[in-house]
Amino acid sequence: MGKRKHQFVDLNYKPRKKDLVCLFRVEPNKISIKEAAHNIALESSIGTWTPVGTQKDYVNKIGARVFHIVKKNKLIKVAYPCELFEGGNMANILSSIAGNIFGMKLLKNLRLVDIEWPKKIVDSFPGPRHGIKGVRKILGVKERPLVGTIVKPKLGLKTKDHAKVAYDAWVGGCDIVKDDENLSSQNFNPFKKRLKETLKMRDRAERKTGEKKVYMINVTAETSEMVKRAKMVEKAGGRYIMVDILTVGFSGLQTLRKNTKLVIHGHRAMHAALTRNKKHGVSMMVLADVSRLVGVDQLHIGTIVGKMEGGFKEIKNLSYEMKKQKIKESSNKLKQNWRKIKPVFAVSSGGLHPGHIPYLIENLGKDIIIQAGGGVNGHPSGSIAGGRAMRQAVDAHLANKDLKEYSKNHDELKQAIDEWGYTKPNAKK
Ligand code: RUB
Ligand code: CA
Repeated sequence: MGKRKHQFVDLNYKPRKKDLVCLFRVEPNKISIKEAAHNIALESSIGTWTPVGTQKDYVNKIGARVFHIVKKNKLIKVAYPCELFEGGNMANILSSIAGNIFGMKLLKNLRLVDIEWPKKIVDSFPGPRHGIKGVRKILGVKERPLVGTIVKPKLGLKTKDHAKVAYDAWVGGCDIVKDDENLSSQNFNPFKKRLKETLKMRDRAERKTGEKKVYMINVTAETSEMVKRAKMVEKAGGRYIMVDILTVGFSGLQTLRKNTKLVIHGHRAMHAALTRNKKHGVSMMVLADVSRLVGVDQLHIGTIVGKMEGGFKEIKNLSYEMKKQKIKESSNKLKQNWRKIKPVFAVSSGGLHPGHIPYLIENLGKDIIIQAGGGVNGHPSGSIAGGRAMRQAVDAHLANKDLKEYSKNHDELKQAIDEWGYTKPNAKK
């Protein structure tokens, strides 16, 4: 790399196997896309705003290179030699490729759309400990989608009442009960007490139903406290924890992954601050990759039909990607090896009810966890009936029966459909 203009742009460069490649969408601010691309590569690798006398030739060798520019679509690809990064350190990697560049005045908008990860970096992370197969083994459910609920109201319930809601949902038919993202250890429902009481109810529900049930207790907290809570869960006979992956930060998540054998459910609260504006920020595709490498076993991906923003294509790509371990948007460039990284269980959640289930299975496949908080606990006949309606909806669709037809002989499902409606499996996207 010499000192020519736009020295970080080399359109003849062929990325090496050891390069990490980022796909960015760029809106330059009164400069050419080439100039913008040059500055992105510079700032996110070895450079700064002005040449420095401390620069050495050997440093230039590991500079990032823009090797692809599609002006019409505002897309660029940047190759980062993996020497730029410390393996196994996600915060470090993101500080380069998803760091200062988002704030540069030279750009109006910048979106990190996708990443191709080199094998060397993939291998430096553990990935999920359990993945889809491990989760299915724990629950003893081979093929069908898993169904769950989030205890509602999301905050405020006393421990005893919280545990009772969980019990009812399990007995009704839910496989999974989880805390909400903002429940941790508030005075009205302290962590230790909640763990004990809710697991007691889980055991009771297992005895009653003959099915395996899991409780995803939220350990989100300061990192060392979080690890302490995860250990408490292991000791108490829990199988799962949940954590808010963005608010605890990826290093917190890494520490948690290192220090627990439990299944980790990743809630993505705050992701929309990064993902929602399609012109700027970081795509959910990238956050899913990052979470998978660090090692969550389950991750929220969106619902298409529920209460949260998220388009059909992106969500479908995510569920596909998490299963097949491919990056769709740049699959033509896909070279990385994800062999030891297990597939992550995709979770659909947010504004769902039994009437959405056929649509979700049809569009996202059977390897999906379908969660309904309001859609179970807001059932006109209560949480037991809510759990039942969820399972009935799954059974109906897997037996190739129309939900409305099936509900004629299944009261709980009928009530749910009467209350919230029914989205046909082939409904328009
Ligand atoms: C859903 C809920 C979750 C959302 C978050 O409750 O509590 O926090 O899934 O959104 P309810 P996302 O079923 O009552 O809407 O999954 O998109 O991250
Ligand atoms: Ca929630």
